[in-house]
Amino acid sequence: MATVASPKVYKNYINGEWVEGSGGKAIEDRNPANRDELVGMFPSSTEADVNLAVDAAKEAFKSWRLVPAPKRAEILYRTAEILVSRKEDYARDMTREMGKVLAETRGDVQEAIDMTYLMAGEGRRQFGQTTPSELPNKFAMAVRSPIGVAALVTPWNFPMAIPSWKIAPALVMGNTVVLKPAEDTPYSSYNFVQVLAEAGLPRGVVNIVNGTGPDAGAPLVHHRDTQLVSFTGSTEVGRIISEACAPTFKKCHLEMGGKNIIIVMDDANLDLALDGVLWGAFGTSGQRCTAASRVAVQKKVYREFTARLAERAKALRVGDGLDPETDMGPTINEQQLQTVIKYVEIGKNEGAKLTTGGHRLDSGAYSRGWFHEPTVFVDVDPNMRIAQEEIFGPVVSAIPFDTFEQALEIANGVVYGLSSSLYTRNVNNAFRALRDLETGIVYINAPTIGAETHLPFGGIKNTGNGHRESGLAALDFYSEWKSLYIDYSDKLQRAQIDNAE
Ligand code: UN1
Repeated sequence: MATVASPKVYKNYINGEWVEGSGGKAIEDRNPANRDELVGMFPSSTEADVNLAVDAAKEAFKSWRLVPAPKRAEILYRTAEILVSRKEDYARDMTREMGKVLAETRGDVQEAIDMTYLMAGEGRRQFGQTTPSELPNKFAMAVRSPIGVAALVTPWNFPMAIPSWKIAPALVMGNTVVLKPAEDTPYSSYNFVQVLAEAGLPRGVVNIVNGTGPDAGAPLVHHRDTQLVSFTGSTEVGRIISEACAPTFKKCHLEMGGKNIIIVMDDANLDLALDGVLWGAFGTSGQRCTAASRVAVQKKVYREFTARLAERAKALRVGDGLDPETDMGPTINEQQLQTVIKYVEIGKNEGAKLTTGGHRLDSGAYSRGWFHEPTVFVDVDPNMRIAQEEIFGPVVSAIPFDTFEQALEIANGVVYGLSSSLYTRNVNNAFRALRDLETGIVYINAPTIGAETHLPFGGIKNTGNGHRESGLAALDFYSEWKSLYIDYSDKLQRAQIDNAE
């Protein structure tokens, strides 16, 4: 008789223990390349679980903030080292729950390793400022100070990297954390936090509450004892979170949508640009905030370039990310796939020309997953919805243009501002683009994806709310400046008054 292996049941992590969710309900973590495969069951938590986790983090903050930062950092170094030793296993786990190909999930784990090492280094830096006082016998300086409990809400597309972008700087600066990972990809967050625990993180410093946005994310963001909120996801949800933080002035970092462009000038190395567009548009099945979803091509090379793009896109092998032959994996779930299908319809109705793709893949083994063909629209007008709205799938819109100035106008003519790219051999245009493209990240002769962990990451306009993560910028979000004055004159010295002459 055939037996069905029972799925592995995972728990929340609260105050150093793996505990069941209080509601008794569970969420399935399924493989998007094969929905018959259940990766695990995770709690569908409620406000009661969130309260326990925030209480634990609040209590742990009392002592964690006093642990010397270099000692906090040692735990991060150990974490990074364990991650290095398990990189392959964690990449495979991630491909099973998220779908992207192994090369990319290895990159995701690597990004978590890079960020953890980077922030560990900040244990012995996080430099402040010392400055002369305006008064004699008085010392003045400003130091970075921890804030409290950080509520972190993370997306499914970078299920280990993005939690690490938030957790590592939060910890090294002395904050404690409650993480609500995306319900589609909780296993990679589980792996990351499991390693932090093994590396010796004291109880309560990081907690995980699994569940949906409305049931677990909302009470976490609203909780009176969470002082910091960091969210990566859609602009729509970002707006709700921003509003939830406003009444109590919570420090809130939002990383939201994008409509990133690659501009190809006729003087560019076209082979290089083609490789860049394919990687930027179809890497991670287009499911990156940084994905290239528009490609503007100068008219002289437009026909040739778009024809070659369609040919190359058509040749991409779509399949299970664990198969080394696969170039592009599935989309994350049925809902995301339906969004892609909807936008293909919108594009066709708007009069854009579909040159390859445009269909769900559902024959044979594809029928068990959420696959979509790599899709190229050409002759797209920059004002069409497919050229304005975030799709988050394997769809790229090609837009012809005449002059460099027009290309900049097209590039900047969207509500988002995360990433942009220019392919050219003209150094003057390259520098003008670096100055004039209205995005938080600009690439020259490289696609819109591929940010490194030690530079600020984030966008302007409807992509962000003025904060950055990664690099030194992350320290600014996860700490407050505290200015300190020490008067050793033994008398009252009045600033702005006693220094008058
Ligand atoms: C995201 O798309 O949400 O620059 C993050 C990149 C990656 C990070 C992407 N390093 O594409």
